[in-house]
Amino acid sequence: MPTKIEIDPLTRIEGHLAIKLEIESGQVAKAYCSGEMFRGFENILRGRSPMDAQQITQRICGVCPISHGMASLKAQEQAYNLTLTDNGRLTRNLILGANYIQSHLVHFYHLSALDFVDITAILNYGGSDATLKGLQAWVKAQLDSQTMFPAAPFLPRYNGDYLPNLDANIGAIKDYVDALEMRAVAQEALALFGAKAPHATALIPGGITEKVTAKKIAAYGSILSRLRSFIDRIYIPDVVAVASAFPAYFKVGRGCGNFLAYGVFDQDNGGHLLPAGRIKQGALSSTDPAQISEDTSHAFFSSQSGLHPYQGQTEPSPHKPGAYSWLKAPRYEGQPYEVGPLARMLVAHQKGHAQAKPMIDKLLGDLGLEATALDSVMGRHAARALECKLVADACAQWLDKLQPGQPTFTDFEIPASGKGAGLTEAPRGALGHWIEIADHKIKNYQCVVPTTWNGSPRDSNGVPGPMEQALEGTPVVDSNNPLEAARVVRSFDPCLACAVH
Ligand code: NFE
Ligand code: MG
Repeated sequence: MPTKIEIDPLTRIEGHLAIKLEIESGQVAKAYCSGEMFRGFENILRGRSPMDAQQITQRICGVCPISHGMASLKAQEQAYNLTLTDNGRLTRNLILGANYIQSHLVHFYHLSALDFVDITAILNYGGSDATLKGLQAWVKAQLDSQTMFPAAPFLPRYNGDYLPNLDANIGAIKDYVDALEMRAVAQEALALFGAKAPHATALIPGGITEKVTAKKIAAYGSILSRLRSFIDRIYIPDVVAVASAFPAYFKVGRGCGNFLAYGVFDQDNGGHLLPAGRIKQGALSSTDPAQISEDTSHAFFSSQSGLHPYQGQTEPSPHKPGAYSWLKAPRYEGQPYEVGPLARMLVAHQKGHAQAKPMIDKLLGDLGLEATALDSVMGRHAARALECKLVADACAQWLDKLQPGQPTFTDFEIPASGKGAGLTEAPRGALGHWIEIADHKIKNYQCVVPTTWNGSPRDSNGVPGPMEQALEGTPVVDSNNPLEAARVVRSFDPCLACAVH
């Protein structure tokens, strides 16, 4: 008889995710990921002005709102036949770049690091750093108090094989605190061109409404140099240190073996900083959006299964027999695909990307690993950190190319009818919005979202989604403390708020 475990909710992720595991012979035999709520953004959008879409869809999430805004704009721009000015394209890259940086930092430090770092080490801190002493005093007071969950959100936690070294733990806790400040300043950089953070009001079809001024360029540049310094001196070394301390996690969490990327950060040559591509069981191939569909057989939707997003429907059916998740199951040619920084970095690596390939090869060389080891828990963390550097470095180049006083938008009129697909990459992976306009109004709107890909339930062939496949085979030493499973899920950086949209 398998031991059944429910992790519900899984904490330190965005949104509401339940994980059900069947453990046999000390490892996960079966895994089920359930998105636990319905939101209905696609239905809210129907009948509204298309111009509302980039604002409403940003409210799908507070962590990756810019990507939803960008996907919406790209869908509309295809429908309106619009091209961007150089300033429009560059400022959007800078807005999105700042969002990527804050998202990757929050994921590593504030969501994932406490799976590896021993937060209780703060009680043994003997140094004089004011922030750490303050944190120590707070934890001690909490533990002495009568509150139900003292020192939340740090405690309670699963018991397990945390970093044993006091200095390493204290250093990581200090970086955790400093990363909060970095996250805040990245949002300030975003708002310089986005006008507001986290939900940018400046996003309009054809560009952005904010102007480019020398003052904004200087302000963004000053924040960016702090961020780049933190990424180079703190973030990447911390990820390498965790990877070196937990080498087994390059063998744990292998996903479905398929990777998909739509391409993101538009360059002046029509290409992308992070290229589009698809890897099917090791083989690089191109990406054709016509091959995308959403299976609903195990999702709480009565909508027909297997529809392309242009035909997609969102009809909730909370009591549907056999359903166990509010996520649809996106499939490419009927197969599950992992999306995210690892997918983007693997595609870039296989394509011989000028910056990504040497960075990845150096990391693999330093850690003595083959490229196949990247399809793992630690590979996902490493890919995210390297990508963060690549994006931050590119932001400096885009900033240099801005032209103060030149237009940031192209004028347009909304046509009475039209269709458009907006494909981009959110921090967590491939994101698409599909819009159909009729009579100047939104007739249909469908979002196929990164965590919907990664966290999808089984499809009509019974094939589990990428996170479910990554969980299966994971060793779990103590079924009362399934820390290993939590590490696997968190390596995907799931956002269930996005996934159920
Ligand atoms: Ni709510 Fe999101 C990202 C999108 S994940 S965080 O990145 O789109 O599904
Ligand atoms: Mg959808």
